[in-house]
Amino acid sequence: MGKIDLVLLHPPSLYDFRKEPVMYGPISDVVPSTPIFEMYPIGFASLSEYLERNGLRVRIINVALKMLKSKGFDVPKMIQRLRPIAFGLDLHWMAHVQGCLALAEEIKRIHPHIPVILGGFSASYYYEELLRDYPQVDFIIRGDSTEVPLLELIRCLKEEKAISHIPNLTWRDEGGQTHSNPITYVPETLDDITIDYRHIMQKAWRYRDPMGYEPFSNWFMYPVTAVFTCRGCRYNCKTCGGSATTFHRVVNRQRPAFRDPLLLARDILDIRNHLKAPIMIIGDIFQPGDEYGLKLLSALKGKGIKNQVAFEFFVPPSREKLERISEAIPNFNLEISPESHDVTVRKAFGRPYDNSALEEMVENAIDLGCKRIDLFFMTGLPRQTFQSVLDIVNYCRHLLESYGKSRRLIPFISPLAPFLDPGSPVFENPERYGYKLFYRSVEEHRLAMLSPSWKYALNYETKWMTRDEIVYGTYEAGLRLNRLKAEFALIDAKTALATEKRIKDAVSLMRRIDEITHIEDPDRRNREMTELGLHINRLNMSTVCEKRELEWPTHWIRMNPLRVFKTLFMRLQPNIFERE
Ligand code: B12
Ligand code: SF4
Repeated sequence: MGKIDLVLLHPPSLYDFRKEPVMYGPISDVVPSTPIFEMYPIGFASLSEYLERNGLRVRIINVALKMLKSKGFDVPKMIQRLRPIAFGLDLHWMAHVQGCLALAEEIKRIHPHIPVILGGFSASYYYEELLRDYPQVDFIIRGDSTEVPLLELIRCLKEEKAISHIPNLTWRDEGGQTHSNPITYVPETLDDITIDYRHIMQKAWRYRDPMGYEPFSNWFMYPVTAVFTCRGCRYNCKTCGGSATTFHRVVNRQRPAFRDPLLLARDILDIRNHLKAPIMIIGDIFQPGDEYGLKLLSALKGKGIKNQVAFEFFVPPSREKLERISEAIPNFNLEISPESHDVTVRKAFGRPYDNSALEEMVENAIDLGCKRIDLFFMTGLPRQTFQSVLDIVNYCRHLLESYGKSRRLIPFISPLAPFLDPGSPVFENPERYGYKLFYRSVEEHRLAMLSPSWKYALNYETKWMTRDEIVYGTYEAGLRLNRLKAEFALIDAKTALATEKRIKDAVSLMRRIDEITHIEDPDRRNREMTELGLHINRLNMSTVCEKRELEWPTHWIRMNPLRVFKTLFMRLQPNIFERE
């Protein structure tokens, strides 16, 4: 096996999560990951494919997942065995700040001369501070599209050439001085990059390391895949670190870059050929305009796609659009995040529609045979009070009474946690939006991740809700929603009972942690926290709902074995875009 040029490592949110008793709470309940946030950025796949297409050798290792799956997995030993030209770590989600910096430190301890490169949204936001205060970081490549600058950097490191011309790059010179080139590499389309699951399968086979490439725990049992319509967003949701203004400010993107709808259709068909599992289309297909979405749907129509396909919408689509979807994809599913039942809260957050538009969408979708509609509500929003959080559940009752018979409407509730997104409109101007920020710097966030519970990690509270109210309001609403789901047979009695018990246990543990944090003697405080640790670990993976509740139905044979075999043992054609 040739020398590897770049090893991309995905860290856990908290490096020592196997030792430290931390009560993470429901911070990851509505995503496939556990609170370790073991899912690597999907951008790893496009980085790997692009660099390999240009002659470099890249390996992805999901360190977080390996640590999660095996208590004995030895990270230093793994690092010792690797000697690439450079290591790349994602500091994309701020929740990984502690784990990312600790992993980088471990790499530097073992291989002081191998460069460590960071990338991702949070690294792009905090680039100056990261390079100034953390010697374990050598380079940061900023931006939402780093394929080209990363290729250039690895080539220059390999050939020992100067790097100062590389766009989007921040680095430290030999005298310790930090330099930053502006973000000038901002592609206008996504047509030259690809998320190709065949590439991932081939590399997992090349390194005999399926777990290293596994996106999240249990992926082989439930191999949900994603295709991307865009990088960037046209909307400006106030707490979102992926909003139009944040993209502009942090990664110099003036407008979203979209993937050609015909290439997107091809991505979907490629997945259909290999996997019988669900496909999630990330980004509202009508965001770039109706023409884009309709072009995609016509390219998919008549292709016999049997996979469950999930569409996410930022605003409820009309009946006409739903009809086009149902004609193209028989097993279609919808996801939408009204955030709150209260239209004042929803609009203050930045979602421009009322409940009648939402309900009309639900009614039409059910009528047109939609397999499932997921509704996501959130706590910690502008103008949202404790009572307003509880009222979300009353609204869900109204929805289920009206549309619940089909058992296709599934509401979820989760907190805006662990952090308000850096760079989001609220993060930049908290007072203007009624927020109070507890942490701003990298170091404050890093230390926050070591807090004994998610209440203390939470980097904000609002004029309308204290941290306590956000935390206990989320649990109370979760408890009531769980009962409602059981009443409307969305979950079975056993699941409902188990979730109810978990929520109640979580609340009493949170209260116990609150008491322990008030103990003045540090030895006693640590001892009592350690004793609590065992109970905490049991509750940590999901709280207010179960991971299974998020799953779209899937075929019991989830792969197409012949196609997978062919992919593993045949070379991908060099120009993947000219292949039929
Ligand atoms: C799709 C999505 C998801 C998917 C994840 C898909 C995935 N595996 O990447 C799901 C739904 C699972 C998800 C979950 C979460 N998400 Co999310 N997500 C998004 C969304 C909508 C789009 C992301 C996207 O388009 N990526 C584009 C892909 C192709 O690129 P990429 O993966 O970002 O990688 C590129 C660059 O970032 C960079 N890069 C990344 N890593 C590295 C590493 C190196 C070395 C280099 C050089 C470059 C580099 O280069 C890549 C390629 O050019 C954004 C909002 C938005 N408008 O962007 C939020 C967003 C990224 N998510 C966010 C958050 C907070 C989360 C959660 C923490 C929420 C939670 N509490 O559960 C979790 C974390 C899950 C985990 N890691 O386990 C925030 C992040 C804010 C921040 N700075 O921390 C965002 C900005 C907005 C939001 N609030 O939703 N998310
Ligand atoms: S939350 Fe709003 S701003 Fe952020 S990605 Fe979704 S639609 Fe865009």
